[in-house]
Amino acid sequence: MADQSGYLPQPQGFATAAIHAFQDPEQWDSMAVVAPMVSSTTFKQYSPANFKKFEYGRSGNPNREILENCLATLDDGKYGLCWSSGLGATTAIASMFNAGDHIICGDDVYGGTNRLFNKVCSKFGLEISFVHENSIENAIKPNTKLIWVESLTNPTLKVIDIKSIADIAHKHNLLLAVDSTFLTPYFQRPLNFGADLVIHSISKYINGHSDVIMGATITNNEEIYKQLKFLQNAMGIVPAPFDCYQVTRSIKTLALRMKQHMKNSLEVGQFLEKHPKVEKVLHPGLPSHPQHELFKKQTSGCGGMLTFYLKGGLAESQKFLSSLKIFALAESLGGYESLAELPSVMTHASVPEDQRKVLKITDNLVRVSVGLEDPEDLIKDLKQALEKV
Ligand code: P1T
Repeated sequence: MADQSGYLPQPQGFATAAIHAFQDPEQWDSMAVVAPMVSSTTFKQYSPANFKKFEYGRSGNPNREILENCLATLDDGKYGLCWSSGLGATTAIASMFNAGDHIICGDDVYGGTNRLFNKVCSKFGLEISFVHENSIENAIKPNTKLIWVESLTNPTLKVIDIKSIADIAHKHNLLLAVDSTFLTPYFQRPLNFGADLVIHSISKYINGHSDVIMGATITNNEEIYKQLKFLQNAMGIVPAPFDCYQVTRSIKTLALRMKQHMKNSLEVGQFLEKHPKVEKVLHPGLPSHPQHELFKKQTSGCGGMLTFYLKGGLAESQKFLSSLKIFALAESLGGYESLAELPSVMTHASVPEDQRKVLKITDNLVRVSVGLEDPEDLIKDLKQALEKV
């Protein structure tokens, strides 16, 4: 059921769950309204191998458990797990498979995901194919086990039709993992469209304050959860309790932040679309985006990400990016502060050049993470930097 704007309705009770889920103060002795931080690396046992709930900080921690359960609730999932980074989550998922298994990965993904699959997982005998979303079914082989896509994609902001890829995956008895980092559960819940696993780089919008590196996986599939839970302890890719505490705090404002990111990025996108030094803007929330209609069918809004092609090449991009005053020239995204970067030489430099060419990750493609500053100030900043080009 779409609302008037054509987007899916906002999830009911999202902000309430983000603030309260699994944090009833009556469950701890102090009745503290804020969940107490437990940094202890180990927990006393009643008798050997007989313990209350937690045993050792790698296998479980109270702050991590609260966050994992809360994140699962927000994504309409049963089981959440947190990892020491987004790429840590990806490493764990890849570790569910055996040498000789085949993974199909969407061709437009974060450069670090490409590098991990291409340069590391391949060393352990996993076969990886990077394919355009329209060619996924043709790329399936007898040893294929997993389809991995990002939606929105990083950095070209393509929309992947999650339901249709999930149908393909399940027709062939494969799993579908969706990296939903750019949208967060506030705007997109891939499990409801048939995904088996959702991945987030928590380092982005979910934490939103650019001060924690963390990842998460969410699933409804008990078997996948058990495997990942085993790997979390066996491989040790775990986040620190303090970081879990910080993120639990951050997600209390996720709904508010995402609404404002959306509003600000639409204003910035509309400004850029009209600027004579800009060749083209890619923003899924603008009607000019080629997949705007599909986008509205599977999301309830967009975040703060947009990319645009400047008129010119590397020299013009460098001049523009170095002239920004409020936007910081930096990798990453999703924080309250606005960032801008050049994917071809920064976040996606590790994507092989021929692949970058196909994806149009050219030296004039600028990626912008629109933050929560006053949009008029952001537009003024972009304007003065564009004038310097
Ligand atoms: O940085 P880390 O928490 O390990 O997350 C990796 C990751 C996974 N998935 C997506 C879609 C991402 O964008 C990222 C990290 N991306 C950046 C650092 C970036 O600037 O694009």
